[in-house]
Amino acid sequence: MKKKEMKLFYKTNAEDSAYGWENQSLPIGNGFMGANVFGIVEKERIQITENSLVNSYATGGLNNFAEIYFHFPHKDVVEYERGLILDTATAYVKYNHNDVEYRREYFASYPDRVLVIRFTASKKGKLSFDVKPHIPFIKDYAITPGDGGGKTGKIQVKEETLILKGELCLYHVLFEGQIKILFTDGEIHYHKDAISVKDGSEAVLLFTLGTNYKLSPKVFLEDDPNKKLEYKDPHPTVSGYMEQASKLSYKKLRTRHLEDYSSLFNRVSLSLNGEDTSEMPTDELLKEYHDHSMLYLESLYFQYGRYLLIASSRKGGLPANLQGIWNCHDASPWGSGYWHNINVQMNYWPSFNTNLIELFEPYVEFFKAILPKAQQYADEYIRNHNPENMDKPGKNGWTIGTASYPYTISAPGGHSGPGTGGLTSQLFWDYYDYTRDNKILENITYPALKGMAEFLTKTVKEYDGKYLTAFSASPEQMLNGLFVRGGSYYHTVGCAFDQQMILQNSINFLKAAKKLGKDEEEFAQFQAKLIDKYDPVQIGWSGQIKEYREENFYGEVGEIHHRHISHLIGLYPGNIINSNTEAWLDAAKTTLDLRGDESTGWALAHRMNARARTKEGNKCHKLLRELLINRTMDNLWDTHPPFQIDGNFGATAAIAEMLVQSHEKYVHILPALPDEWERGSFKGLTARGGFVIDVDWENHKAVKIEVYSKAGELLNLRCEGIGKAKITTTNIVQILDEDHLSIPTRAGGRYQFFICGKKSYPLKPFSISSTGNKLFWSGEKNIKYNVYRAIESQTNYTKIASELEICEFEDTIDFTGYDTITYRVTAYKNGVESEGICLTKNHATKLQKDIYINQLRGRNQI
Ligand code: FUC
Repeated sequence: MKKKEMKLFYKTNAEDSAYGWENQSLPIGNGFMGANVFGIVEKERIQITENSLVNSYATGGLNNFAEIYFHFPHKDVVEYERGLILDTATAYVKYNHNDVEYRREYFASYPDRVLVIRFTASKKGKLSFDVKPHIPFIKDYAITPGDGGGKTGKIQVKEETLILKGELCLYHVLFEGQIKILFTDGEIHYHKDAISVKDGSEAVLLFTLGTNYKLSPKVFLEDDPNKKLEYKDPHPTVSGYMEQASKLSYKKLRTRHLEDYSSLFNRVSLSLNGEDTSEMPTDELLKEYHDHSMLYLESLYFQYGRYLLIASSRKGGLPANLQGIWNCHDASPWGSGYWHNINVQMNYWPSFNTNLIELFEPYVEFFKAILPKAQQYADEYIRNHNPENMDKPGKNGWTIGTASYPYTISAPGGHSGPGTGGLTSQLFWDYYDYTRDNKILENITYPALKGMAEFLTKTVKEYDGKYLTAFSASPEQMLNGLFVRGGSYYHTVGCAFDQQMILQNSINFLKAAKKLGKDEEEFAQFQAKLIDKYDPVQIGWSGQIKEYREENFYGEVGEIHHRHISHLIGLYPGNIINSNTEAWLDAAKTTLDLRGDESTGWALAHRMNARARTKEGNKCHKLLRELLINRTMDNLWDTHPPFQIDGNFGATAAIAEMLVQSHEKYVHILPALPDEWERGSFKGLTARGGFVIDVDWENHKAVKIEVYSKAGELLNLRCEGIGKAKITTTNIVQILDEDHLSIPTRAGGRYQFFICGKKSYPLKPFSISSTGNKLFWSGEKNIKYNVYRAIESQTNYTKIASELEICEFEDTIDFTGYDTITYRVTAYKNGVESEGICLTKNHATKLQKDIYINQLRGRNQI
């Protein structure tokens, strides 16, 4: 049976307005340009974006490249539908007018660098239309008169081609777009700035574009906006693209597009409870989803995230920005920048675990281009903040602040601490870890990690034997959560964000050094000596991971429901908080509970990834529901608000993270499966070590796993019941325990595991409390309990009671000497242990508690 197409579709057109663009229009793209299709019958609108057409942030950032309008003499149509087919990356519109079936088709080809548009009518002579492009926002100033901005533009027909040409003045970005009719059986009329086609039945049009932008270190090092780019007319290059594409037939263009696109998109499939299709238009599906989970929408949303990354990030183009490669505005939100205090990194998380590794390359190229400037910033930063650690210029590593664009980057400061660049060096570590490609390790990963280590270790000062970052800031948190314009960002010493980032980078750096045999070098030895001094996780009086060292109860400093969860960066995207640091992992769960599940789009996506890592499948799914219900528009774009694409990408990565994890020393199958995903299958998700994983599951348990090994690494596989699996391999398998085995693989080898049997877990205890040294909890009948204890910020628990038959326990420890003690109680039956319930004890007096509660009330935070 032919597989049903995965598509977004609608029975009405997108509104011709900024609202319609953002909420309803459908995005296509090829990494060089983005296009939004409105599907309007009489006056079709295709809005075009190109990511180098940028002003400074103050003058608006990314600018709208062009609007292409198609006028059709059609009114009162029936059987209207528009949509976007994910399997072929094709947007379409279809309707019937006076018994003629009309169809429009749009795709953006990466191999041929053109937007291909095809219109057909089911009867001869019935297709007539005009094409009239428009260059928006032409004016002699940009946002503020006299600010040096401004835009010129002209449209004319030359040599049977519609040419749109102009300049975005601030950086002298010269732009050109060309529209050409590749084929029609109708009559063509060329006008001054428009083309008409009359009485045909088919027409194929091509659109291509270019600017004089060239990604290079010079663009970032040069401060003079007039000198960033060479003043070189893009006309010959753009004409070259058009000429090449025009040599091909529509059929050939389509085949080449499909070959390219499917080689990426088809690598992964996902099916949840067999809900693989829906007859319901996407906007209705989204509404219906409010009442109950429609799992097809969840897998559609997942695949849409992969689709959007393929459309917005291809080798040779700029990376995907805050809005991917789509913008209709004069002044785009946050200038459509590359925001480095999590957003741009989030864009690339799915390139690793959803089998789209090559889509990360534009960011690698961007990084190479910004590096010399980032090195200058590191020199300046250390000179200003930590002069005692200043090395020779060029020897202080590299650093980057939050905002950056294709023309400028910023230094850290303001609302985000120096750890910000660590989010990028983590990407580079993952880039290697997923591929295990030594060239990547040597040329990209190692130098990036080393430079970040050089910088970060200079930002610390010694305080009582600990090495703490000074100054330090947890991204975008404000003192007591009160935003005061002009800046009241909270600056401190050694906040969790910076401490976790520095440790995470050092760990990754030392692993990279070891792989390359450089771990004996002086610098690696120096890093190794510091590694125990960063104190990355401190447990507070509420059992939370403290965001700030000076906080006792959760949220004493900063906004308690802040969208950023920067103190959990070591949980995700890092891995220093993991299942081998059980007490920290529990504290991370508590922190997520306290931070709350309501937030902006991308922030929900980060929470989802974090909940996947704490293995809380149901809580993760609840966040996915929140994202789809409250932060997703009809075109399935994520909204902050406004539209920000990082939420799409972050959630796509998180869905994969619910199904496969590999940040510890093994590949973990179905680590955070929610109850609602009772059965299903996926193919092609990727794991660290160069593995590609397919899984079928039933009744919440994996029944079949197939692993393809790309790099020939040792496979450590964790999955419930895998120890007794039937394995189709002649290799030596080492069973480590009933849920864990290890097997050497060869590059190109495939390994299958068939699992049967199901463990039944006792119910986790509930309602834990304490009086003095006594703990009390509730639980099921005829069950035993284990009790564990972690003192202050210990990574792990010590078991202090086993197989208790009653629901209470008295500890003998003298609590007076400790700041906090966390207890964990689990239920235990037939050798199987449940999840734990935790309680953290502290010394707070009633007065201290009251002050804390009043403080939160005063700040309207409870
Ligand atoms: C980060 C976030 C904001 C916004 C901006 C683009 O700074 O804190 O919420 O998403 O990026």
